[in-house]
Amino acid sequence: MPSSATARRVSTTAAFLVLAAGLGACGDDAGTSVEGSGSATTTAATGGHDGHAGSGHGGSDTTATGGDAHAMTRLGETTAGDRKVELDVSAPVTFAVSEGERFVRHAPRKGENAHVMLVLTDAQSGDRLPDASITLRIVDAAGKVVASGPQYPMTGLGMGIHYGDNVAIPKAGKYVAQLVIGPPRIGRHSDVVDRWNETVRASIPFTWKGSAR
Ligand SMILES: [Cu+2]
Repeated sequence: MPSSATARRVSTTAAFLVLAAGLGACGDDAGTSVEGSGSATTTAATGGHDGHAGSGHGGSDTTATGGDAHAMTRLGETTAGDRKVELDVSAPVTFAVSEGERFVRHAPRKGENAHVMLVLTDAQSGDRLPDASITLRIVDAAGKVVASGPQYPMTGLGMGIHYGDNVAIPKAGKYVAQLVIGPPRIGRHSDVVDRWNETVRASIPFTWKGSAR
């Protein structure tokens, strides 16, 4: 291989590693792969306009039905200051996240048995809030942290914007989802410029049945 190509590959890999490190706990093993080439210039523009598509999550707190891999269950919700956050769960999924000009696929890793989804909204209007940072810790009844990490912003067909990741929740029982929610960085009209600017903490207790189905 020509040395220039080798150098380019090395530098690309290095850049990816820097990005992965910046994201924290995720994206460092066989469950992660780089998809596509640098030519995917149109893909990064999604996301911003789906924030009001509340139908995917609103109101349906019923148990997931059937074998639909996308079926989700609401585990709980809480209000933290001027924001509301809802915790949903489905079976683990493969998702892709934008890193630079590429989308990087995250397949479920060994042992992961749930895809957690956090739906962040304005507590008054119910408008979904994109471009926030959310860190999640799941703690068991004994206080042991069973999952921890920054949550990826993502969307899916009929789901709308949420933040989530695949996690391993070891066994049935009672847990608490502990959240640190930073301000959404999306631009704002003047009527909401003073909202959501504090970093808030929230806790959502939930019961895990042992699987997402
Ligand atoms: Cu998701």
